[in-house]
Amino acid sequence: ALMVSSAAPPPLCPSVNLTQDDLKKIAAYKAVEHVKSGMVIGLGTGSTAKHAVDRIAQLLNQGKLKDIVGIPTSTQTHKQAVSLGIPLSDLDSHPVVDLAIDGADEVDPDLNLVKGRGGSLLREKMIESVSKKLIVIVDESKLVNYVGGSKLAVPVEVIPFCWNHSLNRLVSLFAYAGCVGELRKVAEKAYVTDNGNYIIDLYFEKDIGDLNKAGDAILRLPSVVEHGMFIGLATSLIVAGVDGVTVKTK
Ligand code: ABF
Repeated sequence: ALMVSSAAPPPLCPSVNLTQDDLKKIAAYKAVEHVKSGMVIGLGTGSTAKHAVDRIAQLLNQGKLKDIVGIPTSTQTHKQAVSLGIPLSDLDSHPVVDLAIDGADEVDPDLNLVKGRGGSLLREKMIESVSKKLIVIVDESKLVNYVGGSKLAVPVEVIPFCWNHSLNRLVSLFAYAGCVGELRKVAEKAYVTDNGNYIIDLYFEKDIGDLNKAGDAILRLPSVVEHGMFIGLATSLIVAGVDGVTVKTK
């Protein structure tokens, strides 16, 4: 059962015009309140998670946090954390993560997520699936009624070999949901992930139904490395909206 604790959300001062980035920062700072000294922390990727990494570094520098080990979910976050002086490690040395904090592209009412518009879904899933807790931080624009509901892509990381064939196989799995797919490109060239792979973005006209079934079908294709649906992994959600902060815990 989902617990929604929105007990009198502190109204964010209505006289101040908060930008979307302010909301992301508010959610991120709220999540970092759960970081305690001595923890192994999964450091997320993206413009929301970036604020959480900044805040962790700030608390470390102020001596309010000690002995933190960060496990970055992308080369981008690795770079940021190194520049801020956060001690880092990896899953080889720290196979169990205490808490991961990350953004998302979509969050459904059961806290299932779509991630990967930033391209880091594989490392994020490797790290967040072994995290005792995963706090997802979003502004309210990320909330959807069902996965795929924002009509943004559900990303799938595939090996580059015959990617067009993989695209066709993925699309044909979801003909029932009016699926179309495209290779993610940057400046006319295939986008390459941190792991040297490509991303196929899938768009759905209709609800794809059972997410576990859909996820399993995707993973059965030999060229697929991972997909961006994070099913049942999030333990809490922090949403910052213009009317305040809402926390949902599973
Ligand atoms: C990562 O960053 C990704 O999984 C997700 O695609 C993205 C969200 O970025 P932002 O916070 O910038 O919207 O968490």
